[in-house]
Amino acid sequence: MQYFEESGLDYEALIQKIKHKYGDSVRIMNRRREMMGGFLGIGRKEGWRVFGYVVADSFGSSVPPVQNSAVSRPKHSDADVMSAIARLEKKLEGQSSLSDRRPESLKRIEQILEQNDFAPSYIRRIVSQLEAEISYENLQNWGYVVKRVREFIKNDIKIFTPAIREGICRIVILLGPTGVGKTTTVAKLAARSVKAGLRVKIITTDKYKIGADKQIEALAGIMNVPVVSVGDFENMSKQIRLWKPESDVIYVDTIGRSPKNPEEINAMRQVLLGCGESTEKYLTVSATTKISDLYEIFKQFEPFGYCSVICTKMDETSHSGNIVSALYNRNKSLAFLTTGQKIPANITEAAPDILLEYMEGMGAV
Ligand SMILES: Nc1nc2c(ncn2[C@@H]2O[C@H](COP(=O)(O)OP(=O)(O)O)[C@@H](O)[C@H]2O)c(=O)[nH]1
Ligand SMILES: [Mg+2]
Repeated sequence: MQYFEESGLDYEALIQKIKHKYGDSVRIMNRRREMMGGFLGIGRKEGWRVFGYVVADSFGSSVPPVQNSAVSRPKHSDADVMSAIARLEKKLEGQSSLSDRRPESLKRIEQILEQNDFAPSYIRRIVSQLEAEISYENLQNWGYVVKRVREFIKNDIKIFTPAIREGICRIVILLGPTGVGKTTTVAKLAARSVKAGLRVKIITTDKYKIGADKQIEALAGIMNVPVVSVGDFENMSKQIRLWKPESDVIYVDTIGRSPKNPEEINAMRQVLLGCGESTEKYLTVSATTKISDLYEIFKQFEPFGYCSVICTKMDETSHSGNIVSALYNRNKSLAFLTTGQKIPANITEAAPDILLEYMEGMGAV
């Protein structure tokens, strides 16, 4: 078989040239755009390079050029050739683009995870997991795909359960940015403990105020729970020494300081050192915080060595992928979810299933 490679600036003229040279029975295998002509890179123009072959006759020899012959084999016009090439190229393009070849379910699940505010890296991992673990047939089954994604997400969520030892007073410290709901959550937790028949105390860390934080004072008054405010290491350790023997749980509500300021973090750490070694520190974050800020907050509070996370304001979101992504990214567990302003009703122990309820398009099928 005779192959050829020809080039020219104008495609139509090039095809004419090829036909003139090799006859009508030529097949174009490939064509590509190429810069050609000019001198030392100046005056170069974009043209075409075409690769093809001459269709052999039944005896294996090439068909000689037939010019102006009345007896001719079926002819294809240039337009036919062009449109055939265009169709072929379109097909090839479609095949080379990976994203277009993926099953619809993968594209759809990717979209749903994006809408639920999952981090891009988290989404990529889930999609690769699906591709790796699920057969092509099962990827066509939307219900099955959702079921598996729910399982993957549930597996990623670690739940924290505090170790409760008989006769040992727990010291529960809530950290977190201002306004996320620390004080409200302390009130909810304290009310639950009171209801469970435990001896409860509350400490707030505020070195500026003499009395306790007004808000928590009022709440503690209603629940009949003693509350004091301490502002330094000495007073904290004194208060803990005093209350520990007569309490089952002491809640410590921290007052918002900028976690960006290392001096303030240090000052807060100093006060909290007064609580002793065995404390339960929880980072409190709001479900309404955007993912990049959550990553930042998780990092900023790292020096406190928090054991788990409390997520507030779940009632204000239906896209809780941000929380799941941040917990996974920082390898943290989740302890409680709060779901409204009502004290003590709107708090619940965390469970993976509950987080999935706060996602759209992820319902069990
Ligand atoms: N919607 C909603 N609001 C909450 C929740 N928890 C707290 N809040 C509100 O968030 C605001 C700040 O709460 P606060 O406890 O003072 O935050 P702190 O600065 O972290 O102590 C208050 O208006 C609370 O009622 C919750 O779970 N859902
Ligand atoms: Mg507060």
